[in-house]
Amino acid sequence: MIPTARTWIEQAQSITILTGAGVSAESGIPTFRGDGGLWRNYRAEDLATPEAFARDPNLVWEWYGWRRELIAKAEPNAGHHAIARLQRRVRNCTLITQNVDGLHDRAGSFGILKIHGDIWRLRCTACGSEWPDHRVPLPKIPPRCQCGGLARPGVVWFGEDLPPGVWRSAVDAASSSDVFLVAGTSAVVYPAASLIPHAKSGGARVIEANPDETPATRAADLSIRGRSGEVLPQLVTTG
Ligand code: BJW
Ligand code: ZN
Repeated sequence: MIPTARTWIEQAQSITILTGAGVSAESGIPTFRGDGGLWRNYRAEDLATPEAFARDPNLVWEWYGWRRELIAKAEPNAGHHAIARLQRRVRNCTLITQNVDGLHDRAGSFGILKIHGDIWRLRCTACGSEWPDHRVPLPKIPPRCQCGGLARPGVVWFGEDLPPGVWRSAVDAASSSDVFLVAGTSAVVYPAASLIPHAKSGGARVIEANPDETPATRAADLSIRGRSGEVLPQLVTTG
């Protein structure tokens, strides 16, 4: 299984990678679903919505504050590093991530298509301006914009559109790759999961790396059961 996947990757002219929360699990960042996916008995679906933020911005900000603290203390793992190596080795290698944690950036990946935004950016709900903020902890919750408006995390919640330019680039990359590598995602959140059929209809060979079966398993040409921190370094042995 691994030798075949390695050969496909070595022969590919164009590779697209889609990552999800599982890629950061070995860095100590909890995934959204499955064991450890709960925070104070709330599910991600209860907190990652504009309605939850409108109802109780403090609660939502407490969750993001907790996650920002965890992420700030975490380090990229061998899976993040393997992806960055692959990007350096293959000229046409696009990384699409659903993760907002910034660990791919810290591992040296570049040109990352962050389809669900970035936890280290804030956006004003009043004037729409956006800015980076890496402070941990934030001095005041909920944070405010210079205009006095309430700030929100610069991420994409359920029911919200993905950043249109980023999404278009993600569809283009998926549709034009020889190999599409899907790692650490449950592949249940749309439209991110639709990148897999986009890749297949563009002729890509789909490789999945995940300890568990997911809806992507059926679509995958090869499904490798294992942790991304262990599997990805075996797929990218040079570079
Ligand atoms: C390991 C591992 C290890 C463990 N190594 N692996 C079509 C059909 C049905 C529904 C919809 C649809 N189109 C749209 C929807 C609605 C909705 C949706 O998808 N709902 C479904 C849940 C049913 N989608 C949206 O609302 C999206 N917007 C949209 O479509 O706009 C257009 C529109 C507007 C208005 C109305 C209708 C449409 C937006 C989705 C935004 C998702 N946002 C979040 C939060 C981001 C900010 C934040 O981080 O706080 O994104 S939710 C959360 O889920 C987060 C993640 O990026 C996303 C995906 O989760 P992910 O990464 O897959 O993580 P997990 O936890 O689910 O899985 C982890 C995996 O790792 C597991 O498989 C483990 O086995 C594995 N793993 N250890 C490798 N060591
Ligand atoms: Zn403002």
